[in-house]
Amino acid sequence: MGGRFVDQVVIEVRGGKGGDGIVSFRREARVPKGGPNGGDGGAGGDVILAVDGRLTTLADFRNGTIFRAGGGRPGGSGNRTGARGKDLVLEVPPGTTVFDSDTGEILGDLTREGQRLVVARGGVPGKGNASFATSVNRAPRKATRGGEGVSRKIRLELSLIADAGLVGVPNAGKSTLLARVTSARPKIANYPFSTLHPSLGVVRMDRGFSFVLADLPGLLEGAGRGTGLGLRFLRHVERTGILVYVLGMGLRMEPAEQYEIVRKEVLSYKDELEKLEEIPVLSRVDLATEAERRRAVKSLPGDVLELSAVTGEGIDEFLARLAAAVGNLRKAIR
Ligand SMILES: Nc1nc2c(ncn2[C@@H]2O[C@H](COP(=O)(O)OP(=O)(O)OP(=O)(O)O)[C@@H](O)[C@H]2O)c(=O)[nH]1
Ligand SMILES: [Mg+2]
Repeated sequence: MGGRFVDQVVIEVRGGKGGDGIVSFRREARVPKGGPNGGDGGAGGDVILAVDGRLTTLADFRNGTIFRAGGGRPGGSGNRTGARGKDLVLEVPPGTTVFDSDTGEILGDLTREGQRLVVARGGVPGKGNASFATSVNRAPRKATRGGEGVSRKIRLELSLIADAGLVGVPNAGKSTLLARVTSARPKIANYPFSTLHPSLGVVRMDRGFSFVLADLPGLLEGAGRGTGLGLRFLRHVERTGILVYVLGMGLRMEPAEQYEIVRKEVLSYKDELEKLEEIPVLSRVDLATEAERRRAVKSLPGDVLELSAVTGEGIDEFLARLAAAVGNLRKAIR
């Protein structure tokens, strides 16, 4: 994933051309002048966007690519209708909004697994001469061509919503944790505020389940009131459903104090953030003694997970707990 998230792309979509109708007459031994039997063409195929919940980026699309659905086949003699053109189905991640690139009109919001949107209809089928027979004109020589499919430029925009955000004071180990569980490569350093911009990573669990985790800049007192770097970041937190409180061992501040400060900053930014699910994590436990760990766990509310992003201790348990929380949240939203 490389941490790069293409979140906007413009492509061209073209419905297939309708198949032509044909001119044809019955030829039978004892019928001197057979009636018209030219069949209609087949409709052109549609270009369809379909949501695939396993996708998390639009990175597989290239700007300017033209996507064409299949053309309808021409009609046949004996009143045979031509085959319909093949639809072209393009898979997109949930959270994709589709715009007409020229008018800016929203064509649709693709959010649910399996949801589909036709973005370019195929052309109408041409009519064969059998369709033009009337009581006055029993042998029409007329047939029509299939219509052109719709052709348009569309813009796909993915608002990548992090399922969970990592919050904590500077140096708590948030970026190290993100790097441990995703292929994102955020900056990690032993000084405060090494993270200035959020990075996102995709956690891939088994059986195709994945979710997005955001590493947020460190929070300290005052950040929620716009003084610090955290505020910009809390805007991202707002859209996530779970906050992982990363509380580091071996820092000047005790984990319980870190929790108080960070929680206060989060809530002073927005009260509604109180509704988010909290997962408290005691990080950097390899730097502490057993006794220090026990004391820290006791001083914190809730079911505290202990982990080290450096040794890997507790990481599997952390991911299992986070994945379960994300799964529940997604079910609740649907
Ligand atoms: N021993 C040990 N060191 C860790 C662990 N996790 C992080 N560190 C170290 O702690 C320091 C800070 O780690 P970061 O991941 O950059 O911390 P952060 O929370 O992202 O910090 P900011 O971005 O400044 O808010 C780095 O020197 C890391 O190598 C851990 O589990 N064990
Ligand atoms: Mg960081």
